[in-house]
Amino acid sequence: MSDNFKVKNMDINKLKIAIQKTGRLTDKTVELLKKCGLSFELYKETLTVNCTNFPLELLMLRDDDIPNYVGNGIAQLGICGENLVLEKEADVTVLKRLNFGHCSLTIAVPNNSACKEISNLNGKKIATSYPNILAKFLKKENIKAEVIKICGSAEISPNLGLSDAIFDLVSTGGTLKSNGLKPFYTVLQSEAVLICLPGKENDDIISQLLFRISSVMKAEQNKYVVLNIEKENISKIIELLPGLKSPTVVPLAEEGWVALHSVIPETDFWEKINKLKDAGAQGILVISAEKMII
Ligand code: PRT
Ligand code: ZN
Repeated sequence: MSDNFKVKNMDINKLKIAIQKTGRLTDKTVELLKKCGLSFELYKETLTVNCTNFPLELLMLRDDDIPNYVGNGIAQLGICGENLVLEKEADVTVLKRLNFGHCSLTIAVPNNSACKEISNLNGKKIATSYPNILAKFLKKENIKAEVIKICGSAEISPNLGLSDAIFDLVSTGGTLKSNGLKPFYTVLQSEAVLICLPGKENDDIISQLLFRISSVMKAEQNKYVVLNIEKENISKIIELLPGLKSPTVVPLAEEGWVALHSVIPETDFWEKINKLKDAGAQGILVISAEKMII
């Protein structure tokens, strides 16, 4: 059966979410949807995948196509890099930043380049597969540079004499380094985003999915903590634990001691744990929360 045939036969009444078929965002996207309680099975060649316990169908696409599939209403939802949403200039609403697929769109130059400031890009050739974002940036900065459109592997173009600089996605910077390039100017930071067809933001199913995604992400950003403390130290500890509303306090069998349950943000986790120990907390148990409905 051809891929086209499968796409034509998808259930046109179900909401559709376009996600990357194979690539950097695929595993994290699938993991997120599964953590949201969606049940589905992926097969290598399948382009559409049904959720068996939620009215949603997955469309497995190249990431470049996702913004336009959503902008044109073929899918009502999509998950892709913000870099592509901006480059394709698709008419979509960003519902949520998803905290994975982090990278930057950066202008890079050869290690021996004399470029010191952005104005030095005047008259230069810059190779990129992100010509729209680059053109807008150059216009804003009033720089007259030649944009050379290429489809991937921008890093090799200065070595081949095709350009003086490149404008590409960078995460670790390893690829730039191995091609004798250095980051020169970061134009934007990107991460995976959940996008939606404008006008569908308040759709019941979309709101339910967004609620689930937010709960999963909140849980990932927090740790559930249980600790023992002498009653007389409770107020010191409570000050350190803003928690949800207020921490749960449970008496222990040992007179004068209580167990306290609360939530600590992942961001300042170790700092908070040290402060709790200093304030007399003992037997600190840290548990990963699966979902946080608040
Ligand atoms: O086949 P399909 O078109 O779907 O996939 P693709 O090969 O075009 O995209 P893919 O899977 O590489 O990337 C998908 C999305 O991941 C991108 O649109 C970004 O939103 C995000 N992302 C995050 C990245 C990177 N980090 C990244 N480092 N996408 C690409 N890269 C490339 C970059 O272009 C460069 O070639 O990785 C290289 C640099 O990596 P470092 O770590 O050496 O800096
Ligand atoms: Zn792509």
